Amino acid sequence: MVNHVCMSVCLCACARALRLPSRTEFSCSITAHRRCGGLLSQPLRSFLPPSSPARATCPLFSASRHVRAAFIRTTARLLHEKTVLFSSFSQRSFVKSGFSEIPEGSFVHTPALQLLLFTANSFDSINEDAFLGLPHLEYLFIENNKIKSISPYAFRGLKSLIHLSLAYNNLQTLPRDVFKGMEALTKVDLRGNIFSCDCKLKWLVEWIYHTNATVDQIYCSSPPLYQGKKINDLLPQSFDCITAGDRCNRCRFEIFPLQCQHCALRAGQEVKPDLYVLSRFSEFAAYQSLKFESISVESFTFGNDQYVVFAQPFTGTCSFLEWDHVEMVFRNYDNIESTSTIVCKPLVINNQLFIIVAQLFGGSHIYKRDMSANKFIKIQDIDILKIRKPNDVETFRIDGESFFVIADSSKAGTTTVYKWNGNGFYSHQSLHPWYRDTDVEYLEIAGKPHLILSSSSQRPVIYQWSKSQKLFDRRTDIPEMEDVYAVKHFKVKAELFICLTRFIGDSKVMKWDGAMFTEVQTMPSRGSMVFQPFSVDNWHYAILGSDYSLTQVYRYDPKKGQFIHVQELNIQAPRAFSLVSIDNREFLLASSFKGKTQIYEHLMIDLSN
Ligand SMILES: [Ca+2]
Repeated sequence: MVNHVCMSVCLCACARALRLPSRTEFSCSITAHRRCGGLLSQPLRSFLPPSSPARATCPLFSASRHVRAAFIRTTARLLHEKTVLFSSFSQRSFVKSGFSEIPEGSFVHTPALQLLLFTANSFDSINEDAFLGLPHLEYLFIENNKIKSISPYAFRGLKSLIHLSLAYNNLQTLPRDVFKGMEALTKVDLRGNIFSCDCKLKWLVEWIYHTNATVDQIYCSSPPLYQGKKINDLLPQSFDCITAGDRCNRCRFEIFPLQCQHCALRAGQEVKPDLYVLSRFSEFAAYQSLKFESISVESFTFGNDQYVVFAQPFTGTCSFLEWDHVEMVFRNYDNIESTSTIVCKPLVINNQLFIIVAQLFGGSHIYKRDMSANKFIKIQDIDILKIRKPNDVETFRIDGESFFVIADSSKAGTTTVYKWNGNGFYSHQSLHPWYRDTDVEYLEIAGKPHLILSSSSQRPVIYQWSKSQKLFDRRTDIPEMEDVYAVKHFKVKAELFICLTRFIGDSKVMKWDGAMFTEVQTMPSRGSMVFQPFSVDNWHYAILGSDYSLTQVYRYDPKKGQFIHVQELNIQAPRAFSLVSIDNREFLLASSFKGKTQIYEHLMIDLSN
């Protein structure tokens, strides 16, 4: 435990804590310092009293739970007061001013502006860099004008913009990526325009799907097929414009090397010799967006049906979804209400469904599906002395017996294996006390059961199951791999691989060589808390989540023995991925800690004909 950490780390952790007591963010370690160090945003920093020392003993980490709670309450109040302060913020309004345009750089001498309003002027276009030099602008209203065209770079530099209104203008379309870089947006108002719902607007539909911002209901004015339809309800698939030609015209080689290679071939262009050509490629296409944040996701089969369950940390809910075969969407099935939910782990034993609900506070519990009452009932509490701050749960079977293991990330807790005895679960073995484990992975190495534990304080440790003692024995660690947050394994034919997640630096793929794991490949991590391998048919993917950048999708190339980069996905703070197969369709579920939980469909695209 670090006693002296800078206030920014406290505030950072505290701000996060306000939204959620997350898996690791209460940890005040060197790692936490690194994690939070660059995160403190300017507005939050401004809440520090001017007299605050740059360095101080951090009350959040060095004090008792009561002091921590008080600190969190104080920060919450300060954050809340932000909304009151707006009345004194610098603002400008231009109503019926007669201006016909906003020249580039009009506001470079008023960098402190936080609100700008243009109502009932006669603008018909917004030029490039119109709002240059307004890094603090939070509210921009350009309403009741006659705007027909907007430069793709009109809003460049508006990093702090929260609310943008372009309502009641003459917009038929919007340039792709016009909102790029505006990460702070929470509200976009485009009502009262005359949008033409053609290919040019497809990006907007996708953007609405992905963004955290609320977008008021808007309607298509044309073409006739879509006239009067709600744009917010259209699916990207509705836009019949994904043709090979279109894809080729917009081919981004660095992201879609195989597709572009194929396009080049079709166009008779030079072919890059280092890439081989596939006539089929795949893509994860946005399918459904769920209006809640989640920190873990699991898919499971019970009876003959497929279900998914998300842990929603803020509402403290395990929310179960099932597939609606008519509407072809995932819909709510049932919930388990708890508090600060971290993991909802399903475990089916003898046709009975158990859910291990791991909570950050208030102890963890086991629920069972009562088939006659058609609901979940709590059957057991998990020993609070052993499990203080659960971070991960895995289930497994050895010699016909069912187990689960909870990784505990508190200093005083112990990662513990539990076993089903026919009536309930009891603690079978305590592993690894004092190490603040972040993750556990169950896997078989050379046919023998093993566990790999990742900790914030040491390298990942490998335990092997002893058949005679029916216990796990510590075997070895993974050399030269510090700061590993989580480990997950996958197999390609008989070969065993592991994906090791690091938050910053390099995440790694390693391969079992018969005696140890050796490095295959590294991928850059930019705030990664999940590196998830999964397979669809014979294709192996690994998806590396990122808090600071886009999430990266890789696909394994068996000829090269390496993963190649195939796609980027925009997910806010991804924490877990799970694949579910329904009606011969494959869906990728992506939990998001700070935005909407996303569902993608795996599509195979055939360019050969
Ligand atoms: Ca795990």
